[in-house]
Formats: sequence, structure tokens, C-alpha cells
Amino acid sequence: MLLVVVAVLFLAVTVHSAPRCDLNLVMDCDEIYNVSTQSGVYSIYPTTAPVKVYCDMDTDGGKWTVIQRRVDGTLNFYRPWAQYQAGFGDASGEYWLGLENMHLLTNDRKYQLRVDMEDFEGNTASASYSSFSVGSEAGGYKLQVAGFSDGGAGDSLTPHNGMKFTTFDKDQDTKSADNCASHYYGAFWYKACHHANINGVYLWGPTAHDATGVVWYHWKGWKYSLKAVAMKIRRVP
Ligand SMILES: [Ca+2]
Repeated sequence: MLLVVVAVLFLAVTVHSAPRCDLNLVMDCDEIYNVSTQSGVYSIYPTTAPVKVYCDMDTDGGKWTVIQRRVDGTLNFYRPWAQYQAGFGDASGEYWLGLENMHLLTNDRKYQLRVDMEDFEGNTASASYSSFSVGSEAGGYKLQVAGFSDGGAGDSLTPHNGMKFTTFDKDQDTKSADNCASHYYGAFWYKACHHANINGVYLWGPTAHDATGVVWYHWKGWKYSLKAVAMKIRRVP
């Protein structure tokens, strides 16, 4: 009898502690923060396969997992569905984490979102949301975002709440006669069509091209393409 109790206790402790003991299986930058508080590139494990991400350990207490980042226009973001699903780019520069990874991270944990941006005049602004998740592939990787608070950028994302993701080769927007991704040279949770086009064409500031640049409408309008933008998520405590 005693042997059975000891065995059960041993099993319980082992099962309970094993996953957390393996530092290689961290889910996000929240967990990496327990080991390292330096901003930089780390591997996370949305599944058993490693995925490289940039961890912002400095902004507002850190622990941010960067899921989208534009910094210098070196990467073309006008890409097909398969690449937006799987992810692309380099975590040390411009990249997109991938819709499936975003879904895996956010589907059973509560996350907040922060969008940091910068213009070519050296100004910065942000928009924060207390709730963020990406739905399943079967549901079109639907965006759920709520609880806006303003860091000077205004709210260009709440209008996209509930939208499916659209690329030039997969039209899931609400504009019946057109594909918003083709029309505005981006890929996003378009409706008909957008207030934010942060995967749009990198156009270096003021531009004559209407709403096709790296646009966050409520900060810089339709005809300004941002210098830098990053979407970053952190667990809600
Ligand atoms: Ca359409």
C-alpha cells in the first residue's frame, strides 16, 4: 500500500513538473523572460518545432513576443496565403510569425496586443488592446481584438475585429467585387477594405499612393507609409 502511494506521488510530481523544467519548450517571450531579460531573437515552441521570434524585453515591462515587424523595407510583404499561414522573414529584422503560430499561441491563453510605430520624422506612437487572438484556419484565422487604449496612434484596428484574413490569392474580405489584398498590395484582416494596412508596400513616408503603403490611418492618414511598425503580444496577468 505504501509503495503504491509513493509511486502515485512520484508520478504526480513528475507529470506536473516535467514540461516546465525543459527550458527548450518555452511558448513565448513571457516564459523566456524568466530566463533572460535581454531583448533579442529567441526560439519558441508553439508546437514541438522551434520558431524564431524577436522578444521585446524593454517596452513597458517587456515580455513581448513580436508577431509582425517592419523596420526598413528590405522584405517584400506582398505574399500569398501559404506564406502568411506559415510565416516568413527573419526575426532579427522584418518578419511575420505566421497565422497558424498566432492561432496556436492565442487560442487557449489570454493575450494583450501592443502596436508600436514610428514615422520618418522620429515620432513614435502606439495602440494597445487588452484582448487579442487569432482563430482557427477553418474559421479563416479570424481576428479578435478589443479593449483599446491610446498611446497616441489612435484606434485603426478595432474596425477589423471579427474579420478573416485575406491575401491576394485568398479573398475572405467583405468587399464583394474586389480583393482588398490585391487592391492595396498587402495582406490583412481586411473588411471592405481597411483602416490599417501594416503589411502594405514600404513607401518611405509621404506618398501619392492612396492607402497602399504601411498605413495606420488614425495616426498618419491614408497617404503616409510608416518607417517602422511592430505587433507584439504578451499574456494577460
Ligand atoms: Ca472580396
